[in-house]
Order: sequence, then structure tokens, then C-alpha cells
Amino acid sequence: MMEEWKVNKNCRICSSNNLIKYFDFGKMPLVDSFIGAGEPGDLRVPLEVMFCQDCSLSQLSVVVNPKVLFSNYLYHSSVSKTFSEHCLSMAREVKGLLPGATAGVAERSLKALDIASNDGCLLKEFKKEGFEVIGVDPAENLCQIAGQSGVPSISGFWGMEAANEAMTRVGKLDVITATNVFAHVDDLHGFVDAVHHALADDGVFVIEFPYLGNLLRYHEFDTIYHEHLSYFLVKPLLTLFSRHRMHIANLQEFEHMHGGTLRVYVVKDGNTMIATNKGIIQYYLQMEEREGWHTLQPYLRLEEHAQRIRKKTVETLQDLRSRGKNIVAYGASAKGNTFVNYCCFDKEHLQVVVDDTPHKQGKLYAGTRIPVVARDWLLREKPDYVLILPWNFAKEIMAKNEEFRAQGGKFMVAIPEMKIV
Ligand code: JHZ
Ligand code: ZN
Repeated sequence: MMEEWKVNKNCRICSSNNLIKYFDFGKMPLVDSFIGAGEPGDLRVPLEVMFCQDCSLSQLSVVVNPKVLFSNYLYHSSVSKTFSEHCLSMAREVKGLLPGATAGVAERSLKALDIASNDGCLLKEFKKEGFEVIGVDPAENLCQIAGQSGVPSISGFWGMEAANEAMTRVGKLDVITATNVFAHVDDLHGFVDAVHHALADDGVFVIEFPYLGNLLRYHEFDTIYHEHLSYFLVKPLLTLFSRHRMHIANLQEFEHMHGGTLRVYVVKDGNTMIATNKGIIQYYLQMEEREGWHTLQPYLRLEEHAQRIRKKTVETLQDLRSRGKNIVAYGASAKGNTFVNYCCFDKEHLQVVVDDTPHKQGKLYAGTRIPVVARDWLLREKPDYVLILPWNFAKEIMAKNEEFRAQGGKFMVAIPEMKIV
């Protein structure tokens, strides 16, 4: 039988066993899995975050088998317009960085590979910029969708095998991207080895992940769930890449993406084609130091913030319900399900979760078993209040539902603080 999860005892970057637990959710369901009609009960696994006192990497105490998590993945990147626009600007910016993209070297076609390419959302944009593209994703259903929009994909997890297959198909890569997947990887060293192997010597590896500094600052405790094995600061990443003859050349922060995303440009040592911005790396290291994020103390306060937000949310919902108001949620996101499970909500508290992803509709939210429905439900049933779970997309979701608002519907957001918008 397939092992469903295993315990993580050593830091996945520096191997230290000096790991201190700072947030304990107890046993939680796999928040990004959706239950179909008649499907069996939900798997519950301990969810605890630990801080490595040696390299400052935050990480979960368990690793759920990635085959359980990702083989049939319902998260479709293209559903969010904000994210699609982000992909377009990323393709343009990365192209501008590459020596091969400047005049005179145009004869050579540039090659881009995206790890966890999902429905091809990012590679579509690289293709428009003239790149030859190839995706790698473990979800068969998503590779098919990507293929339909002209993005060829290798179905599987990233590693030496996928790297070799990609190189057989397109050759060495000028760009390898990994957006919102680095935190999902257990064997980070194997992952980076395979990147080093497939990347051209003057190429660039671009990763994006939600920055741990923002999680701490804005109490984004709901972004903690089994898929996110690691929570990154800049400091542990420097340690990681230095062990693979690579280094960080530049950094950029996007405040509006997933509550504050960090984009990190990584190159092989000796690659002088892409200039290193030492100033910005220093700036981030000093800020992390100043905020105390390389020590345990600020982490210990996160659970207090989470408890306070939970209390306020539970009270607000109780108050509204006692006044006969109907409340639903919007955005069947993974983070949203961490939140509703943490608050112990069920259908009595939140009648349904509205989501625009057709594949999630008609299913049940894991753990809480709240039904996921399409948007027309809102206009038909006219609930009084809508709690937006993906606070990162609150603007986009409210703009989309202007008609509901015009009819008197109200929106709420719980993070960083519970409020009626
Ligand atoms: P969203 C995802 O987490 C998945 P999630 C993943 N685990 C990860 O690492 C992080 O991102 C970074 C819906 N929606 O993107 C779509 C609408 O219905 O915040 C999604 O179900 N209408 C890989 O799941 C959800 O909301 C809309 O107009 O926490 C958003 O989920 C919009 C904008 C979204 O991430
Ligand atoms: Zn460590």
C-alpha cells in the first residue's frame, strides 16, 4: 500500500535536527483536495510548522506523499486574471534579461521550461514572446489542458528523469521557471541538481514563492497547509544554492500576488551574462535580521494572531446568524479551507463556497464538507454576506460580483484582520 505521509526530522536545506515547533493546527484534512459525491471520508494528517535554528527555514513536521496531493489537481492557474497578467509581464521581463534575446543572437531560438506548468498559463506567454516551450507537471489532467492550448508537457514530477527528457526534446534551457512550487518540494537538493543539469551555463532559474516575511507581518497563517512543506526567507535560500554552485543574482517582490510574492533569479556560479544585484540581497538579509526572523521569537507570536482572528471571525458570524443573516464563502482556495477548518466552520456557518473553477463545482470542501457551487448561486439565492476566503483576490472577486453588491450583498475578509468591506 502507498505510504500516505511520513515524518520530517531533519531540515531539508541544512540537515540539522535543531527544529523547534511553533504552530500546531492538530490533524487537518488535505485542504486542496475536493470530495466527489459518494467518495470516502477525508484523510487527516498532523499540520505543524517548525523553525530550523541553524538555517532559519520554516518547514512542516510531515511530508504527505506528493502522489496523493498532486496527481489529479483541480487548481487551474488561468482562472485568476490577476495571475494571468502576472505571467505575461514575467515572460517579458525574463526575456529582457537574457543575453540571447538581444539583437545579433536572434538566430538561436530561446528555450523555456516551466516546472509544475499547470494548465500552461505561464508558458503560453513565453511562447508568445518567441520561446520554444516545454512544461512538466504531475497532473495528467492539467498536461492535457496545457496541450490543447499549444503547450507541450511532460507528465511527471521534476527531477533528473524529467530534466533528461526535456533536454532530449528541446536541448539545454535558457530559462527554467518554478512559480509557486518550490515550497511544495521535499527533496530540494535533488530538485536544484536537476535544474543545474538542464540549465544552459548562461541561463536563469526563476522561482516565485509567497515570502515568509509577509506571512509573519500580515498574519497569513492560512497559507500553511500540507502542500507547503517550506516557508522561505532569503537567508536559507542562499545556503541552499551555495551548495549547488549557484547563487542568487536578483530579487523582486510583488505585493499583490498571493499576499506578497518573492521572485528570485538564480544563476550558475561563473555566469557573468546576468549581473548580480548585491545591494538588494543585502537589503533583504538586513531586513530579515532587523525583524528578528532569523530567531524563533517572532514565530511564537503567529499562533496568538491566528487565535485572535479566529475569535473575531467566529463572533462576527455568530452575531450575523443570530440576526437571521445568510452567510456564504467565496473562493474554494486551499488557504480558505485551512481557515474554515481552523475555525471549525461547517454548512451551518457557511452555506456554500462559491468558486469559478468548473472542476471544483459540485464537489465538497475536504474536511468541512461545505458544497462548492458556481457563481449564479449568488444571484439566485441572494445571501446577505459573502466571506472572501482568498483575500489575495478580494478586489478581483468584488469587481466580478458588482451586480450582487448592487442588490445589497456585503463582502467580508478575515485576513490580516476580520472586517466587513
Ligand atoms: P488562490 C494556490 O493556493 C495553490 P490557493 C497552490 N497550493 C499554491 O501554492 C498557492 O496558490 C500559492 C477562485 N477564484 O489562487 C479560484 C474564483 O472563483 O488564492 C481558486 O479556487 N474567482 C499551488 O488555493 C481560489 O478562488 C475569481 O475571480 O490558496 C483562489 O485560490 C478568483 C480571482 C479566484 O490560491
Ligand atoms: Zn536548516
